[in-house]
Amino acid sequence: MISSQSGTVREISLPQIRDARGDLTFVEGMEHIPFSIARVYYLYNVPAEAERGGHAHKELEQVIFALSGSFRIKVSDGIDTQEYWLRDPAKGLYINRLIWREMDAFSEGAVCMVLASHRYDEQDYYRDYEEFLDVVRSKQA
Ligand code: T46
Repeated sequence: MISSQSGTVREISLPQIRDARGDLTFVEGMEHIPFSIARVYYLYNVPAEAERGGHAHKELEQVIFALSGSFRIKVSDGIDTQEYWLRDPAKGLYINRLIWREMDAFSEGAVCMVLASHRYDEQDYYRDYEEFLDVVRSKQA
């Protein structure tokens, strides 16, 4: 099982204020999210058969939300793998650095919003799984 005690991967619940007009959820940096938010991006118009992710990050921490619809995200620390279904806009998945992630099964109209600790940097990616495994094994040795 991927460590949740160390915060490697864990679910984050945001406040949800409900009244007759609908629901309101808010995010405050450092309060609900364990890092200062440097970037927000979102995925939408994702075809049902699309697979996204397929990489890990060297430094980046992220929290991933399904603002609408649902999708599956598989995470791995190189040893253990876990699967999550995101479908509640008030519940996100925190993913620390050095976690491989793959996303698929996007529902019609799904919107994935990501809060990220750093600005976009292609040099921060491990896009080759064998290279990722070499790195995590060398850290465990
Ligand atoms: C992740 C999952 C959930 C940018 O120019 N700026 C950005 O902020 C991002 C995220 C991407 N890009 C460019 C880089 C590629 O040319 O957009 C293109 C598609 O990116 P990528 O193939 O990395 O997209 P996903 O959906 O596979 O992965 C993204 C994030 O990259 C990744 O960190 O965890 O969403």
